[in-house]
Amino acid sequence: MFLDTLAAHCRQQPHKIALHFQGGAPISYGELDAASARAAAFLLAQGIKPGDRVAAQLPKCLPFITLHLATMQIGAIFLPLNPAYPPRELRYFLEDAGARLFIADAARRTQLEALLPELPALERAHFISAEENWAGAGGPLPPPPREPQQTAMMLYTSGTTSRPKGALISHGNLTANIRALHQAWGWRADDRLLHALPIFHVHGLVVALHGALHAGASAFMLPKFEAAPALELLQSGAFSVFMGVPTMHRRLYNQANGRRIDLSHLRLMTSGSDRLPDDLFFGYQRVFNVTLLERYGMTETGMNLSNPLHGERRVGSVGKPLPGVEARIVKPETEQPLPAGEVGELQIRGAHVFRGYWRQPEQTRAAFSADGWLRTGDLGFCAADGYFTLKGRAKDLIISGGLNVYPPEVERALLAHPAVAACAVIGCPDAEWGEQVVAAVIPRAGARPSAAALIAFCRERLAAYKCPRRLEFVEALPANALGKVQKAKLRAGALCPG
Ligand code: MCA
Repeated sequence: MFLDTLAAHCRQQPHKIALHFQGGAPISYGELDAASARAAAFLLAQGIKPGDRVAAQLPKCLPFITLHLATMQIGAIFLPLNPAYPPRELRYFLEDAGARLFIADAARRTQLEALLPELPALERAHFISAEENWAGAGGPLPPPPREPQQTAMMLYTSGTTSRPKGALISHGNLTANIRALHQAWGWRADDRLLHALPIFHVHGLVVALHGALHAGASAFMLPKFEAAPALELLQSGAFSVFMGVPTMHRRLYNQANGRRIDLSHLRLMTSGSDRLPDDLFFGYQRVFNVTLLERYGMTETGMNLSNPLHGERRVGSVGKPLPGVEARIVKPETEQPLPAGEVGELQIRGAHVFRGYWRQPEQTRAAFSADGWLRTGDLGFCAADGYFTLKGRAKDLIISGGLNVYPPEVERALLAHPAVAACAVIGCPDAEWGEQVVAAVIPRAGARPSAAALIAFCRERLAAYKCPRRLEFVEALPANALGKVQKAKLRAGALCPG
């Protein structure tokens, strides 16, 4: 299991640097192990038991990581939450998950404390700073979970019809996926990862951080991605691996401003969480002398498909199944496999695929085909030589800066405003963000809301990245005979110029 591999590194190379947070002291594997053990003792002292949900809404800092490792170590379920969630949204996650313990940023204590009495299942909240080292806690720890089916983490994803749902990721899922990535990407103990992603998602937490720790490698942790300093660090020669979303790669490319900067000393630069535009793929080759490795994953599975470390990295393609992963393209209506080159739904099977959604048996059943394949909701085809290319989405989803935004969630927030009669939220193409969230709103008769007021209303309810960047008032929305808004028509119309 992943935790056993990490424990072995901690024993065998206690003095090697595991993590180095920018502006802080380097943390060795031995220190990481000791701090995680103190965090585990803290959790036990709080009465946390296997299966309990421990929620964390923290900035990118060491205590987040030690808490994450400790929660998994004692068999409890770690629930990382985006610090951008406003209290209203946070309340939903804590309530739905039935979190027993909530660890949050001391800087937000006053704002969040008001929430706590509304959450009966929540027994304790604990506010900490980035310097928290769980001092004072001690005592014997139980052995780490042995059962691959045991849940390690819970990650919320949204849906087209439902409120966000918690995907249950087991220790076996994490282990299968990290082993596959280790093999496919040739992770090495002497790798040095420049870590610039948030750590409350699969990309930053599992693919990047677990990837480095599983290899016994070192990660330099930037609290936040900023193109200029990140590019300087990449140029310094100190790093061998970098992972980003296309928006980050676009900003790095723009930062170079046409100068040729050779980054080919990095042995691996990956792109994921959203489609890598062709011009950026070629731009990177020209400017940085690097061929980005594009891969495809999902919260429910971790990584599924990847271009190769050695061999052709095909522009526009997400590559082939990782070791141990099965992928197929089926006709959506019949779920029968389609021949090479034909577009259908991508489905996935393997030991890395999640167990289901928390307390959502219907949603869990709907996520899988009758013969047990995960329905990804992504459309694509497989070429005769096994490379997969994605061609759109069967579900109503926007990806902005590598973050998923579900239009129904934004529409629900807008509809809660008394001046909104109807609305539709779509993604319009955007060079920097991939897509930008745009809303078309029909006001109620006699109401004259301003776009700014509606966006502000939305931001009280949802994280800012989900809220419309642009909002236009319209008299009608294009609808089919059943009254369902035709979003393809909206996307093709004046709302999405260019
Ligand atoms: C920030 N803002 C955004 C986004 N991020 N708006 C739309 N989409 C976004 N993704 C807004 C903020 O609300 C704020 O708005 C303004 O931009 C500046 O905020 P700031 O925090 O400074 O933004 P940034 O640092 O420039 O962030 C851009 C970013 C970040 C670095 C690209 O979004 C990011 O780290 N994205 C990566 C997301 C990721 O890890 N995805 C993986 C999940 P205002 O000023 O108006 O308040 S998917 C996954 O894990 C799957 C499994 C996979 O395959 O990888």
